[in-house]
Amino acid sequence: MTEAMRSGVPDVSVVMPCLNEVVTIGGCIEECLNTFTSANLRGEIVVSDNGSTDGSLEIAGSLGARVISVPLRGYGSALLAGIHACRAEVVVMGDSDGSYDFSQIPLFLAKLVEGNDLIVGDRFLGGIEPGAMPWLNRYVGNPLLTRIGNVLFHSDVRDFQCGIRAFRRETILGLGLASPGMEFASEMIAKSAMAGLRIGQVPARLRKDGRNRPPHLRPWRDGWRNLRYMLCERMAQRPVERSIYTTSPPYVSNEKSCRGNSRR
Ligand SMILES: Nc1nc2c(ncn2[C@@H]2O[C@H](COP(=O)(O)OP(=O)(O)O)[C@@H](O)[C@H]2O)c(=O)[nH]1
Ligand SMILES: [Mg+2]
Repeated sequence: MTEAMRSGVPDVSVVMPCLNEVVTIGGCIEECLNTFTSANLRGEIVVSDNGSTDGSLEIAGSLGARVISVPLRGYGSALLAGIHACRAEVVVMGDSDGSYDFSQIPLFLAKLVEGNDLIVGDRFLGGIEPGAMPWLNRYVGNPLLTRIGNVLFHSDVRDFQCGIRAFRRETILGLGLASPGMEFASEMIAKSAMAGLRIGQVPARLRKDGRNRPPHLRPWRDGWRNLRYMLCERMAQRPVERSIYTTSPPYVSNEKSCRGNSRR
């Protein structure tokens, strides 16, 4: 038994941003729980929400996830508050739309143990299921943003926008991440590279999301926000920007109803 397990701190926290994912959130949580069991991990799941109204949160809570309500909207705001709320030293982040395969968590953890600080999934190597990524994103948007990011930040990451990642919580929070929207994905890699962190990569399988409505991501708007972030960050020539949050961003947790739900 590790020291962390003895003290009741989970080995790993999985944080999922969620905005109205009633069709898929349950499956994502169950996939994580099955992975915790098969890999003999004591894990917790933190669902970070911006006001879902479709019953996603009730499902998440009933399956033992810790749900936090984040007033500031956006993918980045939700993830940042979620990471703050995590109790484990090691965090895995992944979408709650069924597109990522949480049974791959042990691969990410193994790569962290090799001495890396941040592990980024690579969907191009891991395999993209037919219909899982629009043509424009797959052949133009993502490769272009990745290329630009690598040039600007002297990194060698193959998939800058991949949403499944693992990292050491304190190290990533120390970067002062502050982007509220989808550009959070670029900010995490850019600031990690500028801070000289060790970035590892693992192939990540991308499935077609299981929802019955369009994604929150809007390719042109969010592509531009990512590009604008990277250009501004580079032009500012700041190694590490201060976070808008001095301690942790505001959120409300359902912790009371889920206390003791860490699963091995
Ligand atoms: N809490 C929260 N989650 C969000 C928001 N926007 C997207 N998400 C979640 O972030 C994940 C990725 O969003 P998605 O629309 O699938 O983007 P894509 O996978 O990049 O096309 C999903 O789990 C969404 O539910 C938001 O504004 N707030
Ligand atoms: Mg998605």
